[in-house]
Amino acid sequence: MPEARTLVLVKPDAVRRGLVGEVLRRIEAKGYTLVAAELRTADPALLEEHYAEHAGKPFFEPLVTFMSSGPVLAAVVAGERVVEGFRSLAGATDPTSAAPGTIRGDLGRDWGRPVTENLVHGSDSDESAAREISLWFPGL
Ligand code: DAT
Ligand code: MG
Repeated sequence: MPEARTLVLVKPDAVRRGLVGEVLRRIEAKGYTLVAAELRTADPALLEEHYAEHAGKPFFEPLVTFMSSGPVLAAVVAGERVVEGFRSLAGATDPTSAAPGTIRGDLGRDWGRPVTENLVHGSDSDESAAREISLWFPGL
């Protein structure tokens, strides 16, 4: 079986705070391999597709607005069980309660803004990873 892959996004809050290197350092220190990476400001249309499972929820529009507010570092990361492994590195969705030692737990908090600015995205299953990688890196 080929090695697993996941889509990681270093979100605009993390890029603005200069945390791209710190996030990539943690991914590489864990032993995962970077197979593609690109800094870009995503179109709302791409983000609506990316977050389609959340369409209609109260946080959907603020989330898309936030995610298109500046560049993200989109990356494809490979390794055995990397989907689960990166979710573990990222920590819980809410950075206030994310465990210390995780990206969100160590580097994030609630800044009192209307959306959860929680630094990183990681695909939640192999199926999501395949879908998201084809959206962000068609042909990869
Ligand atoms: P995750 O990113 O941990 O997979 P998710 O898929 O449930 O979490 O939600 C996607 C993003 O949407 C999440 O990273 C931050 C935002 N979000 C989730 N729940 C939210 C809420 N209740 N209020 C505001 N933003 C939320
Ligand atoms: Mg999710």
